[in-house]
Amino acid sequence: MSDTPAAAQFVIVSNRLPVDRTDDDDAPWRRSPGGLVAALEPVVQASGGAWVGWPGQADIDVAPFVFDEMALVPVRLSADDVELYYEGFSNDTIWPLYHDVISPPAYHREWWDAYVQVNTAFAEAAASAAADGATVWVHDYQLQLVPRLLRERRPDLTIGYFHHIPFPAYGIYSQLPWRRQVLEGLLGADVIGFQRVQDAGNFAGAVRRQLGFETKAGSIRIPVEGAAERVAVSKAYPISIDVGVYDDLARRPDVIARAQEIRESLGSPKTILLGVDRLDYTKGITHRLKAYGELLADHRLDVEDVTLVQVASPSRERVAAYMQLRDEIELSVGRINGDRDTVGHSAIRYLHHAYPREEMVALYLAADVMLVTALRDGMNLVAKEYIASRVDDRGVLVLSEFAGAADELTQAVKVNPHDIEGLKDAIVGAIEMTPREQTRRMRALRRRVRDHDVADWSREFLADLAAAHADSADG
Ligand code: GDG
Repeated sequence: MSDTPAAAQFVIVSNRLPVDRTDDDDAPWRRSPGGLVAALEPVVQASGGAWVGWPGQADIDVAPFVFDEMALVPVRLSADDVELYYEGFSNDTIWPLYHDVISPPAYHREWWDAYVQVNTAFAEAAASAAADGATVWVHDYQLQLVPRLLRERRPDLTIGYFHHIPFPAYGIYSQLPWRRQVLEGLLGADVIGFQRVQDAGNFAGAVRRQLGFETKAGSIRIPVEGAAERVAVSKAYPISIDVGVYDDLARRPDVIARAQEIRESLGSPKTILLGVDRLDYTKGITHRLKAYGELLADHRLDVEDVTLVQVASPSRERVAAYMQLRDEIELSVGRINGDRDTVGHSAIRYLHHAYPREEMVALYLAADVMLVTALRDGMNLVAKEYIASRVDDRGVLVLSEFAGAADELTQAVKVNPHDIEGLKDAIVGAIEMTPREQTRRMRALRRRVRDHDVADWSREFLADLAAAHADSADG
């Protein structure tokens, strides 16, 4: 299937296509797991839309093809592009800078050049895929220049952009040697969406300080040479999950049985603590281990009663900061287990794997306390998945105030992960929380997550995008 898809009225542009390559010649692609794909697929299908993105392997030429009623438009990346644009500028410059320089960002001019070149290739692919007057929705920090590059090529389009990670305060953002170009890139969109109100405010602040444009209540007035000014909207749209999927899985007898089996395989401890993260320095895994290790050392917790299950799924393994972090985490896990384990009980069950979603839900159901201790996180979907899975209204979520999810999940036990004593007290408080109090909080959390799922998120963003475009056309 290699016909060039017809021009589409609705186009998604993201770094990755929503499919992964398989080894099977008869079915060479399978749908990637993940909430974003689940949320956007119905919108793309209903509009006969297209999705522009990288197929996930370097140096392969794949012609546009149709998958699950979506026209997929692959963008080719060379091995150099992957190294400079993706691992370099996206994951070793923008990612650490936007997460408040938890790890020092590296600034290299050749990475920037590759970022410009690859963003241009994405903009060109989107410009050819979009029908006259179409809507294009660009996703995330790898593609911040695409809105402007696309508008220059196709002024007829309605362009939205959603930023999945934090947008930092100006004092940090202003380190970026290409700070002006990135802001101008983003301002090519009619609506620039963020996770938190704070992120949208930081962006508007940067636009004011760097470009001197007037911003008011989320509207940014952009002067256009020789024409009337444009107005762009910068606003928070907190992302969510497909709640129904987690709710259904958590009620499935095989998943419930698996949760029981997990408990038993851990020696049926009184309390299971759980962490689920990509192995990333933003997630605060080392802070969590430090607090837990001290609780065992101080005898506030006993290894016979409690086990921490830490899933750290492999991520960005060719970036040096991630290799170092893995070593640091594994050293710390080894030390704690070496010091605290008994023959029958392990302090930490550390799993450097990715698991199927069924297994994740079984883990969520088995866990009495979920630890989300991110130092900085756009949203953190794991927190919402845990809540959606707790159909029994039990379990405690310990949640960092530095995760976007903290704005909505007000009934969680809030922590500042830098405050190790505070984190230790919060973990003990969560372990000791009465069933009645757990249920009271979990019911409120479940209500919030149910009332605002990922379909609501995309609907709200796209409604604002349509309205913003209509306003600027009127005006
Ligand atoms: C970025 C922002 C924002 C993890 N391990 C496994 C697995 N996962 C799944 C989780 C969850 C997803 O990956 C991770 O999402 P998060 O939101 O927690 O974090 P990031 O990957 O950093 O995502 C973040 C998000 O974009 C969306 O806008 O919330 O702030 O950083 O869904 O369940 N899934 C499976 N096996 C694993 O081993 N199946």
